[in-house]
Amino acid sequence: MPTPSMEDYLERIYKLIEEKGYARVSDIAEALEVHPSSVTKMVQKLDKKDYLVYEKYRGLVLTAKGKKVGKRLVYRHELLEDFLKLIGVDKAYIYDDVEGIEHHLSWDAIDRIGDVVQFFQENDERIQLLKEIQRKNEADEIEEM
Ligand SMILES: [Mn+2]
Repeated sequence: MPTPSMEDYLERIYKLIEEKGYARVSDIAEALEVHPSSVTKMVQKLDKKDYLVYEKYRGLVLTAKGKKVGKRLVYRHELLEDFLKLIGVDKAYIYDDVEGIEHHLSWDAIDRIGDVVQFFQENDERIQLLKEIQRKNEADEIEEM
């Protein structure tokens, strides 16, 4: 299993390749707000572990294993964003919240959260019921102040 830091890199590399067709060390450094030398180090580590192939002047290519893992990591991030949005978390918190929790949940938890997202998405009435509870709780909070 990749470490949280390796996961961040794989996720970002997968997204860059998906969006631009390639991932350069400088693009990865910028996206993750780290020094290019840290990127080079991590990329070499990921190469050693067969997630990608790195050639200094030709750039990097994900292996089948790297693609599979990267795809799952991007899916996990997007699912967690959908989930937080769905349960009514303020947009301003969503990205940082997901970055904070994504590495610390089991794949079982991810799948169950996927069920919950599906449960709500399949029926708008369920979302309305949740919103009703939230309005009630908000009103109670104001009353308690
Ligand atoms: Mn992420």
